[in-house]
Amino acid sequence: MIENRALQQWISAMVELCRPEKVVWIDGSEEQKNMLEEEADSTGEMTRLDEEKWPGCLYHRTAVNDVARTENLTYICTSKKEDAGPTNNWMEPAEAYRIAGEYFKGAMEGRTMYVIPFAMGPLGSPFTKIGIELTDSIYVVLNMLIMTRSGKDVLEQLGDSDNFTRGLHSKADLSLDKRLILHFPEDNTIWSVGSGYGGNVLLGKKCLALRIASWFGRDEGWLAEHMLIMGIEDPDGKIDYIAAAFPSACGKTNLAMLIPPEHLRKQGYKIWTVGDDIAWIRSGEDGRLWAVNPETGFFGVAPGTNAHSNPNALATIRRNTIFTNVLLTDDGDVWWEDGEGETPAAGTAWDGRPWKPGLLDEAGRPIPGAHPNSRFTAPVNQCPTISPEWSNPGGVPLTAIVFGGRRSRLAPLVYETFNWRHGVYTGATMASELTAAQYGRQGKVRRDPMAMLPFCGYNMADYFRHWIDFGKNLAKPPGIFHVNWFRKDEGGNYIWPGFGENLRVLNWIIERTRGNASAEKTPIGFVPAADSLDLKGLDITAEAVQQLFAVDPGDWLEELEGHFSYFEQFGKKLPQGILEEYRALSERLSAERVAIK
Ligand code: GTP
Ligand code: SPV
Ligand code: MN
Repeated sequence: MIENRALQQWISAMVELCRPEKVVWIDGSEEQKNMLEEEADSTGEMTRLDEEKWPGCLYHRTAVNDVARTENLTYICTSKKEDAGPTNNWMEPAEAYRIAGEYFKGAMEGRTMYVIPFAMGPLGSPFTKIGIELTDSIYVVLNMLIMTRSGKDVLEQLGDSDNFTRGLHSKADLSLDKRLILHFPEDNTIWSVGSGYGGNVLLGKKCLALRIASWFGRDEGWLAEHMLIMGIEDPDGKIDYIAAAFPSACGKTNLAMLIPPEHLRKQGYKIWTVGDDIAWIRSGEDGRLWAVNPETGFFGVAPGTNAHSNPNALATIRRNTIFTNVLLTDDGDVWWEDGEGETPAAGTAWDGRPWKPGLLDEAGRPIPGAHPNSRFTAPVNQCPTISPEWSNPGGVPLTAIVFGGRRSRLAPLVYETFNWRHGVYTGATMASELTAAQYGRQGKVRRDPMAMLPFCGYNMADYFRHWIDFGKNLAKPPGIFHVNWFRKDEGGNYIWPGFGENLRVLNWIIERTRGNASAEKTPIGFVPAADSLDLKGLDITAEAVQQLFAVDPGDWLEELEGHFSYFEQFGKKLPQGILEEYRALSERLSAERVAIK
């Protein structure tokens, strides 16, 4: 079928290692996809949902020990440990190949090896990277068909080039102690074994489009980021694009698809979704930044998705969608906590056990039917607000970059950083409370620079330096902002209503970049001046607004100690620019505290 020697040699070697019964090439055709769906449905690997309610939709449950990315089993394998840096797990490449090679040995016996040629980014775009994933999972194939451009067009584009990412995946026996997600940026190779879950196995996503791509981005002068991309159209029809980095399960999908509150809708504001998870960013000849969404699908969190929080997501997932680890009913329906429709009287929970409403665990807490990290996989072009520019090979120009996390305390609803380098510092010191998308104690605050802690494929200190340098030559750098939708009051309730109302904050951000919105200077940046954030029609007290924007220098000085101890691990590699920002912030905060006293 193809004349690519590098590709053929590599596949032969992997076949010899994994010993599949047969090899099937994924061509991207509808017929082949239907056949695979049939097969998955007949073997029970997946379940076809009710055709009337959920046309073209399938259901899948992963193993109970395999419901989120496993960051502790994820490695960057570089010749020098220093290149992976202190925030990544590291293994020496030869050792990593040897250990995982044992797990892959014969792992596909009696199974089919699927060859998925895929592209991240529009075919023919300067942004685009090609990968080949070999996998023994139909579930992976069907997800990759939604999430990436895959099939024979990609092979044509690749031609006889050996410039492609070599991805090898096997579920093997799904055991946790033989699970490894390995990245070899020096070889442009990814090996993933022992998992069947999302970000561990859809190798185009976190593995290629973030970890491997960030490595290339450093060498080639661009950025691969864990960011949504969206356009905000104002009543004059002008569209501003922003990219926003929030850690996993902190609101990227929701923000990218938001529905404007009524008064803004009436004024003519519109949202255009470009991407919900990953942005590849380059500087353009016009001195602006241009961003592309390299994916073609959404792999979104199901629980909490409902007609109030995200009607666009609901519309997107009505057909041709794969549901993973939600609740399944006998009549081919799916359901999740805080979703739509009535709670079913009975069903099968994410862990395969019978479920009904009202079940409690030993501690008396409700047992959920859907796993908190259960997901939908849906094609981007089914989203009602999909931007006409979403697959523009040149990308969209960025007005602003937004960082954010889940902070019950401390961080105000929104603030603007003073300049690019202060913005980089603010991204570098981002922190967020853990969610169900990570293993670990939920709610615990951890530093997650630019939401890239689990995804930066090289030394984080070099990443900070790359960011600082990247901004130096920009004639028109975007503004850099920080948001926090998750601040809570003493009673533990969110102060800000969030979701669609977040557009009010985005509008302030855009008006700031246009020089139209007024602000108050604080030590950490500019917060909206009284009355400059549109609060019309919101049921929120003046006291709550004050709480939302409070910047307490004492609390922030304490936070600053956290910055310092975080930075210590990078030793001499920490860029001077970061240290200078740290000192400047420290001085501003101390001066403010003295002034208050
Ligand atoms: P990944 O796909 O893991 O990268 O996550 P994500 O960043 O796309 O997060 P997503 O939009 O799926 O949101 C995750 C959770 O945050 C859901 O439970 C949402 O209901 C909740 N959430 C999103 N936006 C808001 C908001 O503005 N306010 C509040 N309180 N919760 C929100
Ligand atoms: C995330 O955890 O940030 C996700 C889901 O987007 S996964 O693809 O599994 O990484
Ligand atoms: Mn994500």
